[in-house]
Amino acid sequence: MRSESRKKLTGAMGACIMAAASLVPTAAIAADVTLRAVSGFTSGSAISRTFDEFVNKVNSDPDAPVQFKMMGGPEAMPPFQLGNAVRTGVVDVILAPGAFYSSLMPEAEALKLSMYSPQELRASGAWKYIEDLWREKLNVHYLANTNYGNRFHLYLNKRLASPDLSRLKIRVTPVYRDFFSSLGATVMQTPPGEVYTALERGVVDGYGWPMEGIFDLGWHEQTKFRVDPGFYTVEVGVLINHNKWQSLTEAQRAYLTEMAAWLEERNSSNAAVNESERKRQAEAGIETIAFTGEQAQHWIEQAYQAGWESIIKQSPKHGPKLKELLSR
Ligand code: 173
Repeated sequence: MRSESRKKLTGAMGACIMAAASLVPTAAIAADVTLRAVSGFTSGSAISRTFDEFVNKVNSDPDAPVQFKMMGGPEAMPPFQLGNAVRTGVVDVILAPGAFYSSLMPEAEALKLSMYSPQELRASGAWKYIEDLWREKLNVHYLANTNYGNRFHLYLNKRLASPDLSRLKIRVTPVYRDFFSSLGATVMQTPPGEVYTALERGVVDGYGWPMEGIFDLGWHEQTKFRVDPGFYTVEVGVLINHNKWQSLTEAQRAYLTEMAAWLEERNSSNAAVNESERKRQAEAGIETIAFTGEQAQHWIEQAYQAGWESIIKQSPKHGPKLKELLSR
């Protein structure tokens, strides 16, 4: 008997039916759906923290009309292939930042530039534009936006006196590429799984990553400095194949939508986790290079300018509208 249907059975009646499990006709569990999910981040790691809570919540809910089956993380599928996998329905659900699939839709870089929380975007109606765009371009329903409010940072093994990266080689994904390049860096793209080796071999002088998560793969052993302030907002989405989404019943969709709101609420825990991560990095001997005043302002302004410029260039149709909806 399938585990998700077993969970739905409660009380004496459940026990009775359990005894006759093999006699339960398939039709009795037709409403139950298992969504096969692959994540861009190892389960139990920092970036995956609130998503893990969400999957556990749904999978341990005896009344849940859907279940998630975690098929694995980056070891199961290279992160930059997740977008294509969910687009074509090879998997039902992915957890991924726009950067992992922006080769398929350059507009996916826009959410990292959002000045509004997912809740604010939903309340203002701006989310409708996002939802339509992701469906049109990637054949997905954008279910939930995790990690909002976390910031990206530049981590280095060389000192830096000003926001000039011209003698540095930096590991990037599309999140950081335009910004670091615009400040003169030589950039090299790798998935997260290759960062440690690139640092160890001195192939790169640094890398972009959020405040949270550098301990997960041991990068603190190969990191001397973190540059402040952080920039953008981290955006990691839960995306579901649109055909799969449409095949669900109204009740299943409503349930997932309600759980997605719960997941987005969990973003309120990010600030505190970030503070403790900041301390942990200091304790691990990672020094802060803090730009202040005009340098800090230039750092941030350059980040947003380079980010929007690139999106608008690649998507003249949607870029300007996204900038209008997501900027303050
Ligand atoms: O790999 C990355 O640096 C990256 O693009 C990313 C995006 C969001 C969260 C963590 C990493």
